Amino acid sequence: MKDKMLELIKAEEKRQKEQIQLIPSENFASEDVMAAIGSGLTNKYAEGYPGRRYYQGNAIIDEIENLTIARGKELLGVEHLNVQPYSGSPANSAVQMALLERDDKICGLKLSAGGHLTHGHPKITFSGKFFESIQYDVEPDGRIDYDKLENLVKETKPKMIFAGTTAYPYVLDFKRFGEIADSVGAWLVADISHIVGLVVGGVHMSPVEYAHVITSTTHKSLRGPRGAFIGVTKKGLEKDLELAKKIDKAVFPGLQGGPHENAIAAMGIAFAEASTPEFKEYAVQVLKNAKALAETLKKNGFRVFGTENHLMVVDVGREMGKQVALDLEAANIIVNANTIPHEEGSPLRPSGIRIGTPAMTTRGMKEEDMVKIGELICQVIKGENKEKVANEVKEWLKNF
Ligand code: DSN
Repeated sequence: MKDKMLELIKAEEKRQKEQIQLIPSENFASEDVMAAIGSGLTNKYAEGYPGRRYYQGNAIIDEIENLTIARGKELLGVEHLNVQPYSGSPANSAVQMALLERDDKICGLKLSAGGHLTHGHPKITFSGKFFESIQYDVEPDGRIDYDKLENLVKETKPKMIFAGTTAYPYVLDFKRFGEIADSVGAWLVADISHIVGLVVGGVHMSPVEYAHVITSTTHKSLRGPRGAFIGVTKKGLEKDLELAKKIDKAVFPGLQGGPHENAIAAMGIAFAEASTPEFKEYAVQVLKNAKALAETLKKNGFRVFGTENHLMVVDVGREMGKQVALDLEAANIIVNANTIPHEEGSPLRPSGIRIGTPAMTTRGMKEEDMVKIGELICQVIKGENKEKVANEVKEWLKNF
């Protein structure tokens, strides 16, 4: 009898093809990346690092991990790369474990302003429970005010500052972040999970000159497997010669056990793919598509935050974000509800939706397709029959 689980996997893959995927942190990995994930590498334990494993039988695994590291270092321009973090949250936790003592001050963008849980979100997270959290906000227009951030940092003197976001539609000024961190001797960690594909694609400023440490997931705009890396920059090593060792020790044995070598191999494939001219074209198109979609929504009267990158946040009415996201889902358009800058609704009932273009750009969509998506979104919000739109979407997506 066929395993129900295999049927469910097929059903989910079909869903992904038949709906417009606009969650900015999602994408479609290549067949080679998928093959690596589903390969025999999943069968092997490899605690430790290349050349220093706790189990035998790791000669090939060492080559695989070394190849991924070499490709990633070249692509990102970092001095040292740890490719073992299981995902973004473990990567950020490892950096904190490596460089902070309990109750040290950690500074990050507020979650409701487009930050991330692991950047010091108070009380309920590892980073907010074990460290003293200092959070900065965006202005009503959705942008970070770097002068305000500088004043906050000088007043509170955090030991670590996170420059990284999950729903920030503007360019991050890593140079300015670097100057602010240096003014108080803080560690600057650039979490580029959302924008890594744009950074290596050459359409967003790189943090490599300005941050000490760079963390990132690999499954978002980079289009790789679920996983993450931690990079140490030249500036990081100048601040602490032992930095690379401290990071490695925090990942293993500090926080994790056996690395997922299937994901590490897939990451190496994604790094090679991201080094190609085709990937640069994709990165350029992601931005063009985001602009075209944002403009269409603005023309239709929506207040749109952004965009200078791959995403935008759209005000859909006080506390209406979840309902709009549900209505769009019924029309085969997938977005997520999101707080808007200076949200006045309850965080559980946010007033916005977050929309991103990486996944549909990977499927080959261009600006004119984004205009169509924008029009479809507006039709649904304005009360068009959802089933009719759902059928139209399903048919249309057969072209991509
Ligand atoms: N869950 C990710 C996102 O959607 O942005 C952040 O970790």
